Amino acid sequence: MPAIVLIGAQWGDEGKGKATDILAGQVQWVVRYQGGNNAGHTVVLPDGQDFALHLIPSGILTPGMRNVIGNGVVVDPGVLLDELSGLEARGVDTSNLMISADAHLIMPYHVAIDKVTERFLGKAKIGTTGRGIGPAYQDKVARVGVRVADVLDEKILHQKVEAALDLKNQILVKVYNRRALDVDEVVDTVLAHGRRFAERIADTRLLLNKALEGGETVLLEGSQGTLLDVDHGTYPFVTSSNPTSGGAAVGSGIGPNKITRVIGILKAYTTRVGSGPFPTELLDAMGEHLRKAGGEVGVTTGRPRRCGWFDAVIGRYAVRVNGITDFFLTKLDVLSGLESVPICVGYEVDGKRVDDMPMTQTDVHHAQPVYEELPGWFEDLSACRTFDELPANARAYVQRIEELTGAPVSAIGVGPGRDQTITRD
Ligand code: 2SA
Ligand code: GDP
Ligand code: MG
Repeated sequence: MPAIVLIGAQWGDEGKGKATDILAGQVQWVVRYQGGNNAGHTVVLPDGQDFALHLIPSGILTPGMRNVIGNGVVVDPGVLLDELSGLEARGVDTSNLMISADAHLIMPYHVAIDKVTERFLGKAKIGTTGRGIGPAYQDKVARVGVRVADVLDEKILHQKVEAALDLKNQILVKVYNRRALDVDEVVDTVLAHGRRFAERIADTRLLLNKALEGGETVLLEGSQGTLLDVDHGTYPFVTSSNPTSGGAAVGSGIGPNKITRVIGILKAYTTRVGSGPFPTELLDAMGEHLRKAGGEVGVTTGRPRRCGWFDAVIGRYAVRVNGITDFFLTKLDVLSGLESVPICVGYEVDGKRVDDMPMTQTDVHHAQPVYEELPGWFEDLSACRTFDELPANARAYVQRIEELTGAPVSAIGVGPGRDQTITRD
């Protein structure tokens, strides 16, 4: 049986939490494969309760679902425990969450370095979430990281933290003029946290492969989005992991041949939070209108999101680099009430027309959108449940997105609720 990957097709916040929650009815496992508590995935349950998931897969809200934090994720132990207790306090059963022994830990020095580096960079900052994500992945790749399994072995943990702090404290104190961290204090805190989730630690790649062999279906829930991918995104204004579909195999330990469907979650307009190029960004009242109408505020940091028109260059790019089989187009309802809706069909870069993502960072910064105007619609879409119930202009908008991106739209979001979704055959 197959694995399904669900990824953000733009710069994140496309509605992956809602899409995961809807698909949870068809799968037995939900897996996070990259990122960490930088993510903010919103799920609104049928009774109106809304949840913001950061580190824990959105499948946790579906009773009976098996949930996995995969090896590709970076885990802040304190945040994990807080998120678990927050869910439990609201009556959510968290007993079905397992954590890969090979996932890396976000240590207090990672958070400290993330925050001071951003402050130091000033105007050149990435606009990170300040959760220690980049520094934790740096240590992983530099082979000096601390893994989840290390909380089960005090001696190893102590050795690793001591070695790490030898260098990190020099950076914190000498470069950034911050307080040095104490080895024993860090180790004791991590051990105390680790004791509280020790029974969840597992060889999750074995669990997932056995589940697939046994005919179960696994949903791999990406966080952030294609253009925040460290390889395929708008580098250096990216996150430090691979949110694209290729990252799903690496970050969970299943073979890529198990993946039979790649669902791209695509917002009907574009948003971005943090720094970096954004060709269709609207810095005027229209941008403010989209921000307000779409409730575009960071779920983790509360930062207002930058807003702009739909960009088909990005959509086409996402189809290619992820192998998207179909799109879940979200937030179409937010575009109601506009006389016309521009779609960016290509760019002009230094006087030259291009249809694909420019190759260099400079060209991406110089990209000027080329727009096509589509007639808008004024009807409230939130009660539409079939494609035919949508106004003709909204249908034409969806069809134009399919033509321009080259992938079919299999579902359309018309509100945050689980039922506010149109599925197409
Ligand atoms: P980091 O913290 O190292 O991953 O930041 C690097 C860049 O990645 C962006 N990033 C995100 N973009 C959109 N949504 C994210 N999750 C939160 C949300 C964001 C929030 O759901 O709203 O609350 O601000 C997310 N996580 C990371 C980040 O803005 C940097 O551009
Ligand atoms: P994620 O990070 O991709 O899971 O997305 P976020 O949760 O950060 O942001 C998406 C926001 O849009 C959340 O507040 C969702 O509840 C909301 N949302 C999702 N789908 C729709 C939709 O189709 N219409 C509207 N109006 N809101 C939606
Ligand atoms: Mg989000």
